[in-house]
Amino acid sequence: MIAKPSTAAAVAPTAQQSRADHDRMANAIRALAMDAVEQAKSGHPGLPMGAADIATVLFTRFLKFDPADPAWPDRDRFVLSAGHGSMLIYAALHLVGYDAMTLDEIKRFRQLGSLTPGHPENFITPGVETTTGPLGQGLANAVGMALAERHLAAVFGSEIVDHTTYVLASDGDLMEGISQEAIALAGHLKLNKLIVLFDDNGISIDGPLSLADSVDQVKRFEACGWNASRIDGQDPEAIATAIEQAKASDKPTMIACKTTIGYGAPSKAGKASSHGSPLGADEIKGAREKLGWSEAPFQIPTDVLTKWRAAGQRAKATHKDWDRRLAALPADKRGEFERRMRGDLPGALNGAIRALKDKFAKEPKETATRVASELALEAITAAVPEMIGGSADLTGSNNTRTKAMQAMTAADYSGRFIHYGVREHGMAAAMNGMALHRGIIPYSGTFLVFTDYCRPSIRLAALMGERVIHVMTHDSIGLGEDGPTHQPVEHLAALRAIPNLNVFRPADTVETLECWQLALQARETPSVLALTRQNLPQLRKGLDEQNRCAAGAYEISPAQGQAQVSLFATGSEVAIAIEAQKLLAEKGVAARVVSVPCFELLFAQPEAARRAVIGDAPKIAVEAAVRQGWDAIIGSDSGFVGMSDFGASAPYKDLYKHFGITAEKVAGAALSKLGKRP
Ligand SMILES: Cc1ncc(C[n+]2csc(CCOP(=O)(O)OP(=O)(O)O)c2C)c(N)n1
Repeated sequence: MIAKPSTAAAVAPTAQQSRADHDRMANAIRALAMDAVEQAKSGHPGLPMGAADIATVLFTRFLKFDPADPAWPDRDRFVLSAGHGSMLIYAALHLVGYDAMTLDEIKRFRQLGSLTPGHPENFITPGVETTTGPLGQGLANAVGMALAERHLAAVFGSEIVDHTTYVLASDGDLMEGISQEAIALAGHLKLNKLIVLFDDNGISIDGPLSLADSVDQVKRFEACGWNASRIDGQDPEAIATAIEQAKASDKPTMIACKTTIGYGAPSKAGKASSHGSPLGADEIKGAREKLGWSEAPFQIPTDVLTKWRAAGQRAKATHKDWDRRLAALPADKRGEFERRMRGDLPGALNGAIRALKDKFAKEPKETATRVASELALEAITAAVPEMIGGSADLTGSNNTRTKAMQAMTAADYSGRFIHYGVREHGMAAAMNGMALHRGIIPYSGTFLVFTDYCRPSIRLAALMGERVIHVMTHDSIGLGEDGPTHQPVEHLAALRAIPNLNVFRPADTVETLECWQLALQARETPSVLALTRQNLPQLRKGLDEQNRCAAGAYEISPAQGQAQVSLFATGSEVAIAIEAQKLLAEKGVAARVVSVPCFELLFAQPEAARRAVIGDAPKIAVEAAVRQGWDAIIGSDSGFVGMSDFGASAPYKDLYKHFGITAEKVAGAALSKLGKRP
């Protein structure tokens, strides 16, 4: 079936180039890739040389972009999922005229501080949409970008949001498991503006693909609800025709482009030897002869550069038309679109949070923090329309879907809740893609133990500095009967080890609300909210306008008099620490309790503030998890009450007793630290 033609926002494809012109333009990519890799003495020339025809057709005839405005919201997105082929995108960006991508930057390929790092990094290089290198991630990010496009088009109209997401994916991308999650979701949601160009060169690092893989990718994509075809990936007209057909489709499209890795290299073309090392002077000389490219290294002939630069200007008029359409929108709609694209939070948010805090103060709730999170989301998502929620098939357990939220479906992309299916990795990567697209703040859920299934994407969100929020419930042995397979033990420590990731473990309803506020305010930091399955008392009573979690740690229950011991805890164990404080008081020992909802925010405090909250008294920490990481707060000589092994299957109260995570144990640890008999 053929979809409706897209609106005027699309750029009409440029007329066919002569084959000779095309070849010279593609050879410019090949030459820059060979030369830059040779100069750096490292890198991957094979992919850019093989896929140069695909990139030339895409960038000069289809891709809608404006080098003068790399962040133009309605640009097409191009994702080089096979990030090792980075010279392909650097060469293309230089040739089409992105100012920042000078020839000098190409000459500094893979050098410190250059715009041409080994693998593309979106936060370094204008024109790079996402950070790729870990295979499969880019493809899955692109699904999120395509989702974001469909949703924002449904909200703001296709005159403002109407663009295509293109991916160049390699054999490695398609062998990775994440690709299955991504393509299944894209096919299910009929993301017809997603076009994957598969660099079907049959070669990976170890040699021919036949060593390890015999999947029929066309059949595989078709089975997932895509259009899929096979073409000659060195034939520009075949590439152009396939892209034209893809643009008219009502399904996502995969085009398997048969290419020769290292195309043009006399002895290494078609071989793994061209994949990931410099070709060498003789091979490059031979390639220049074979390709008819007589220029010196890094030299692009004027006629070729002129054609490329002209291609870079193709969308100028389209961009101007789009500017006019945006300007003609009613002021409130335009303002809302621009606000979302900037990533500013709406003014209504703080009021909504304040009102709910007020309510919690008046009617304290004994509830699980996952339920507290749902209550927070009821208020927050009503105030922040750019929040798109979801869950990896644990909606009722993660409490991420509020009553007002409609599901996003292929029939209605305006919905704000995504049923990701049992696809944690694909979900986390799609969330990254949505955040990178701009205009959306994605949040989603699964069990904390399954952060292991999302970790590569969470790590990339942290590296890229993207605001994505992971609601991770069932955060300890407190989940009970499901047992050790489901009980996270080392996960908090493992997540805290990722730089630029805020790991929140709130202790009650009020802290949960405050942590949500902090997660939303962290524009360049992803967050994990670790939440309980089991009910917890509300510890914060009375209205406290200050967001106390913002300091990362604070005294939640002061000592009666001079503190003789400090008890540190997070989440569900804060209530246990407060119980221990009472037991200690009965023994005449004054203890203070410090809640530590976020290590990272604590470590970001000025030294004096950090010292003040940590204090000088002897220290005990309690957390139903491994000790790793805690020594930075309590020191290696302090007491720790927690887990040192996997959990077990039993009702959670029995487990807390069995593993000794109780007020009595905490009080006992404090007394022995003070040299007193428990
Ligand atoms: C998740 C992940 N695993 C392993 C690698 C290391 N690696 C880089 S490229 C590659 C495979 C190369 O084959 P292909 O994807 O077909 O690329 P081509 O040889 O065509 O350039 C591997 C294993 C990686 N980048 N990411």
